[in-house]
Amino acid sequence: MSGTQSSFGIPAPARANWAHREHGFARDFIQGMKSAPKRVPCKYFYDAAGSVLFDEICELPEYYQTRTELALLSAHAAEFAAIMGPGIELIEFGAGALTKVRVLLDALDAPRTYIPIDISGDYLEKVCSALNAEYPALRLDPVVADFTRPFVLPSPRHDKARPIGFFPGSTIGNFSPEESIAFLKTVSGIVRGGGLLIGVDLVKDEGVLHAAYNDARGVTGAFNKNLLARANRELGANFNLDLFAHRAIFNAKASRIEMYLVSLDDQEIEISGETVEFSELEAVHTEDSYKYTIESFRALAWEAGLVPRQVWSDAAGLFSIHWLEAD
Ligand code: AVI
Repeated sequence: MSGTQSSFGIPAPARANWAHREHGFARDFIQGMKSAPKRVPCKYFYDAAGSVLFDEICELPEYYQTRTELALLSAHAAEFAAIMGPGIELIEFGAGALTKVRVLLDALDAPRTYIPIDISGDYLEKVCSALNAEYPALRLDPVVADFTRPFVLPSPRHDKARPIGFFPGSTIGNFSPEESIAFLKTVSGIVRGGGLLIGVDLVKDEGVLHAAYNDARGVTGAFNKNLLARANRELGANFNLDLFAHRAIFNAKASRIEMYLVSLDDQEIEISGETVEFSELEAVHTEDSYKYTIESFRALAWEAGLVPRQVWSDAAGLFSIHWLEAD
């Protein structure tokens, strides 16, 4: 059986609900700790403990993104449905808990197929069987894949169904602009003749951004430090979490939040038989979260060959949802 092969040469982004063990963790973590400056890919936040912490972040009063996007999805669901048309094939990149897609499915006119793509097979199976019971007329074709790497979509896909991509949560913000363009180019090939509905976090008052990534309860700090806790659990490392501090700053020039783990002392850490040295105040770069203006994101979409059409945003200008057409 042949399928539609899609190839991305970019690192996996952060995803909610990706409770899985990454086979490359040991290799990438040790390599990142030995590079200068030290850096660990943000996808490794999302083991089971990290996914629980991320779900907590989404509920925080300071973290406006999740509730603002959900409110926008609910408020404009009928418009999305009208734009997408009847009998569509809906493809979600990094489907997670399938919470946001339900808002769309409830509004759509007889959607034909739903293809959720997620890296966690067990999790996908569980959430899909619940969805199947709720939407018995919808054909479900789950794909277990890291959607930022080469993967195969079910084949044959429905010739007459208009393909529509769905990528909520501003996960695109965890890609660099170059990675975003590469990803959007691939998506545009997959949804040719249809389009992509995508959630994008916006540039805003620095105080609001700072609070969202430095919450009063310290959940984001715990989420960041979970990388070290995960290395202790899985790689037998001996990080003392109290000897590292969470740091999140807004880099205005690059228009992104940068997260770091800062060593509070000179120290040597053992990781899987390797010794890694830290000097006092040395930082490990753990995440970038890019913030766009509506115009800068539309320009990015153009560069990727997608045609930016409608945009929805809340009154405070916190978050945006874009409809990008793929001709
Ligand atoms: C998943 N991603 C869009 C989140 C973000 O805001 O960049 C991950 C996150 N990092 C810290 N808080 C939330």
